[in-house]
Amino acid sequence: MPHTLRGLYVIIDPAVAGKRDVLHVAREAIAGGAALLQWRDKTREKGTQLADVRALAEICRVAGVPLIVNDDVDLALAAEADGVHVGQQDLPVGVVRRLVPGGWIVGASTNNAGEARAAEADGADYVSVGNLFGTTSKDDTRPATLETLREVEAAVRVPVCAIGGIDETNIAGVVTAGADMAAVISAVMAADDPRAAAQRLAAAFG
Ligand code: TZP
Ligand code: MG
Repeated sequence: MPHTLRGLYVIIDPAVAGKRDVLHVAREAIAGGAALLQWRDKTREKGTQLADVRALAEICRVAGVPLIVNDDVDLALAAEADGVHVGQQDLPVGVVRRLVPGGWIVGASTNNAGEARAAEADGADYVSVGNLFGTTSKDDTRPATLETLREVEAAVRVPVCAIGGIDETNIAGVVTAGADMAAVISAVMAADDPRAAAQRLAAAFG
């Protein structure tokens, strides 16, 4: 059955987790209502990440929540994830699409309607739009606004995921602006109670 690309999208990033157990946060995020999870580790070698990603994939499989791996097709394949998310400087969406099994989710980071249209034409299943509100979780972002989000929604048919500084104060605004998904790192990874945080964020999708 195809996955539903709608709702709260929680990015599991060990660099933002601090001392928290990432797999515990992942379970709590799912219990709180996360519709999708992403694994994102910009610091460790892939071989060192693999055991964690495999464990996360198993947690997601049991819960029926798709797991997307950031950047790396080989890591996603090795961990038997459900998809991969690529940025503008990663392998192109069209190339990734040919490397992954049929039915896999391929997502692409975009910053404007032109990039979103190109990603869709190359076969992306969804596009993300950011950085919307400023973030401390990623250095090299380009700014975007709710107007950018609306332009992207008008430009593509695939689901659109808002990202960048999304928290409990602004998530309703991105849903009202038409976002199909809202991706968060710190709002869940750094929360005192990740389950409660995910619950409050997911509630924005009704
Ligand atoms: N891409 C654009 S902003 C961002 C990424 C990966 C980081 C989002 O993290 P946070 O903590 O939800 O702002
Ligand atoms: Mg990337």
